[in-house]
Amino acid sequence: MQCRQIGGAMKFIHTSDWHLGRKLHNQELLDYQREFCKWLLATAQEQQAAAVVVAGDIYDRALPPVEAVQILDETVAAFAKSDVELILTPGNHDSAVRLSYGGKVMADSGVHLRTDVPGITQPVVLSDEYGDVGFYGIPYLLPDAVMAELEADRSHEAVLAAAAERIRADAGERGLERIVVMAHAFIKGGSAKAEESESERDISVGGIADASAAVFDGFNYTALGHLHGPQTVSLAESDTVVAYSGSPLAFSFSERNHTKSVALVKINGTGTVSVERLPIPVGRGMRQEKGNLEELLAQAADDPGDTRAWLKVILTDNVRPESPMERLRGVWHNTIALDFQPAGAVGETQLAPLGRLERQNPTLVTKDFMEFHTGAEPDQVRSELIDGVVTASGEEAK
Ligand SMILES: [Mn+2]
Repeated sequence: MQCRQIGGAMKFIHTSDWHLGRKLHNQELLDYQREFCKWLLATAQEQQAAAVVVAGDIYDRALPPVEAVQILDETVAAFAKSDVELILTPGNHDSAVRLSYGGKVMADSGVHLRTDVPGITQPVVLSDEYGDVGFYGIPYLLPDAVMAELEADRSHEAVLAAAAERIRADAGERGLERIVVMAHAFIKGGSAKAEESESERDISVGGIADASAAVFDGFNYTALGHLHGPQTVSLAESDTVVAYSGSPLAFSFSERNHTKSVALVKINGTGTVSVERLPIPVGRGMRQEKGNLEELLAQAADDPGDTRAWLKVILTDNVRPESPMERLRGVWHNTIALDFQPAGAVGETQLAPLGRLERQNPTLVTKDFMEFHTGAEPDQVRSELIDGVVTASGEEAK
């Protein structure tokens, strides 16, 4: 338990899903991640925020690379020296135990780790001129691992509801009326569909994957981690604000249109919450181009566009061109991902030719596959090549 008095109403920053150590299509992001952490503390100080809360997926892996550990170490040290409290909880990518290392010592310096079930009912209490605000950290709860301890059923909804119930009881005992809860989970609201990205790891293993936002009813603000796009989850007929901050950087091209941000949250004396999303000025742009290789190369020669942005190219050529990555990088140096979607490829409803597989004729099967993949029958050169290979393999065409 920690008490600190600040002037005015309570202000804090909510972020999550740092994924320190993660790469983007084999490109290191460490420099950008370090830059983000520095920007975060500077921004918190500039905004006179009392705290920064990080709702899970601090690291990308249970055993993070050494550079990722160094970045967190530098960040924790910088926050410890500052007036800004830092509260961290593990996500499904973190090892809660490894993340908890040194936590008991760091608490004295204003760095608070909430990594286990007993920690759920140990709020960090910060005060503004209207009184206390309790910050409760729920670590990622794998149902199989915690259902017994929480006396709950085997689902995310059940373990989160049990954790929330303990928080309500604890806050009641402590007389805390303004409550912030951190959680790492797939939370669904009343109406709007949650927006997922390609870089989130499925957490459905170990029970039902998602839980309803209603489990957080009554708290003033719930700071969520897990989904990488910033979004607010609707909770009907309630003043409770439940929101995802989103990740600070894009980890997949599906996120190229996100405005990555942190949430600056204000809670006034009566508990009313307002949220402002502060865009993060770190990282590179991302773009995607789709088309025929020759046409794309001609287009790039004409106007290369934003050459600093990471680029993903989707080639629509029916026959795979030779060395496409090399040639693309000749004009667009930052091409880091390549995909093929042949324009002539047939859809799944047109798979009838594959029924011929039953005849088990290797030549025909191979030619059908080529036709399926490229949208055209193999030309004479390829046809002869297939015949030759099949014959040589001893499987005479029937
Ligand atoms: Mn994540």
